[in-house]
Amino acid sequence: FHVTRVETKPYEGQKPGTSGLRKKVKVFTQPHYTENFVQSTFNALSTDKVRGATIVVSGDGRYFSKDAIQIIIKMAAANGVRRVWVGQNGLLSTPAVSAVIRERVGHDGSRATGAFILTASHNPGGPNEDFGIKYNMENGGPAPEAITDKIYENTKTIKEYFIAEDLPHVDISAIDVTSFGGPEGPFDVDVFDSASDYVKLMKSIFDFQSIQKLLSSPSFSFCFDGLHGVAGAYAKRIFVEELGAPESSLLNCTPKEDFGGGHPDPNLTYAKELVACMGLGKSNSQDEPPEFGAAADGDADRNMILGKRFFVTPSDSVAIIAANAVEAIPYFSSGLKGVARSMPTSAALDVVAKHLNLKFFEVPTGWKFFGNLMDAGLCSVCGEESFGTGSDHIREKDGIWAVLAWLSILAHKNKENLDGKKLVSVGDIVRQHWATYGRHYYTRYDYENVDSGAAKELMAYLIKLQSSLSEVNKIIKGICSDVSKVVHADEFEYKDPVDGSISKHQGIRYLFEDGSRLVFRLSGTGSEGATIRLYIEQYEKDPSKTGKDSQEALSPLVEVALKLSKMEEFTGRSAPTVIT
Ligand code: VG1
Ligand code: CO
Repeated sequence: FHVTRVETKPYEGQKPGTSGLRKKVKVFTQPHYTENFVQSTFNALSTDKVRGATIVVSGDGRYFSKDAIQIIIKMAAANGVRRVWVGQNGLLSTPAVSAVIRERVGHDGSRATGAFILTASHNPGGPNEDFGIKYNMENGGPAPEAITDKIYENTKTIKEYFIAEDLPHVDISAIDVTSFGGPEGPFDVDVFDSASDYVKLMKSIFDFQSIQKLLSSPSFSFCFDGLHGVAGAYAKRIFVEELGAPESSLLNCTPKEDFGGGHPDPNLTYAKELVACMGLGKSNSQDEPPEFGAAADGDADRNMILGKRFFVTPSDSVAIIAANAVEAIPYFSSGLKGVARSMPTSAALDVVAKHLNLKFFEVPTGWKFFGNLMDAGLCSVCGEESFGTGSDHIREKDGIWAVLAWLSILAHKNKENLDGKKLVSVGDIVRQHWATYGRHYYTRYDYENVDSGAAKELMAYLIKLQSSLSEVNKIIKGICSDVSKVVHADEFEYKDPVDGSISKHQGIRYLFEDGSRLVFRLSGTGSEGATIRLYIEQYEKDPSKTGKDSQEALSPLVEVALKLSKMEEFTGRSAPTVIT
């Protein structure tokens, strides 16, 4: 093949957000748009991570992935990359990409130094929906801000990109290595099985035998919803082939380019089928729901955990995993190095860390901040309120891992019960946890696609308000006398304890005397307008008061949040788009 230099001009707005660049497909398919971003990424990396290097390209299989893969292969060849690794059919979950970077050794002994992950995660897919590109580094984690800032700077000045236009279309549907000759020597495209490296890693972490016993017990039943995302490919291999769950326990586990027209977001709003199957929501099905249910998002890094008629909040989930990991999961048997959560995630994990005397970290939203802690050996288990849970086995959150972690805890707690005794249920485990550690009532209100100007004004207003706490407390008193008072308010700022880098403007916090919190943030993953996220949390230590409905328990605080922020006045919205 030959290298062609193509002249181009910058596009505005190619700034990677919380997790890569996410835009409508129609934006990505503009002439040179995708190429500009890919070249800007190559130019942001050190030469040794490009020339002669091995990089991974794959994703959740959403619409435009197959075209983007061919473009990136051609540009990689032209930029002097030695090998491109592609999951069969271009499919690799985000956690599997992380595992492949860290674990896979090529047939010639090569190892990958980075990856283009093609996904917009939980955002819908299809010709009129979202596409995304994210770059991950040698440790398997998302590029840190220093790199994403550089990528963005490059997109603003780009004049040219390089592409091997005459490189033939590579068949990515069959497992095979194809070699090409270029001006600098050979270039290989290695198409490999999407699941095997990941499955091997999971088997080294969990006790598959004990999970298999649980799944095959007649008293246990299980249901997993892949929401038509890439998780299905892994669910089949792991839950059915390895662990013996019946095929019928899988819902929507064939990956589709448009996720069946749905929103591949594992929460109570979008995972409708699973929610109904688990006896939650408005369904009045007569069938007895399964003991355990779970779902993952489009790229399979998020998870939702459900019990029979029971919802586990993600903030509780990570706390419960941390509290039980050492006993229930072989990978952690020698202890946890530390735990971490994102700032808006509830303090349930903090309480566990305190009880177990574990190192604890609070980082900004987005997985990239956990990676440094893990690389430095400071953190084993971490999570976010946004249905993200994971550990230092890779450098991404991991939906299937979270499901296996819960199955391990259930298997451990029910070791003696599998021959017909009453099972300890998901609900029992959570209630027991609240009894020991107290409960953090928690909810999140999302206002999607709000006018960007209005969203900024609301945030600016809240920051200004923070300058006088007495004024804030006066307003709150006028709204509701039932809530405690604000004792501290700020804009969250994080100093990375490993590299000392500082991340500013990471969300506005109002901290109350009784441990309650209100957090306001603007989303960094949307593709249109602005999304305001409002996080509401209240701590209850008294075991006699931990059984309330959470929306009910939080309603005074919600009222305060909405009125204090003048939400309706600024946004014109009388209700959020989604409540989780
Ligand atoms: C959201 C979540 C954040 C998560 C990010 C990526 O970001 O709040 O916790 O890490 O999505 O998740 P934001 O900036 O929109 O609030 V995924 O599964 O979409 O890659
Ligand atoms: Co995701």
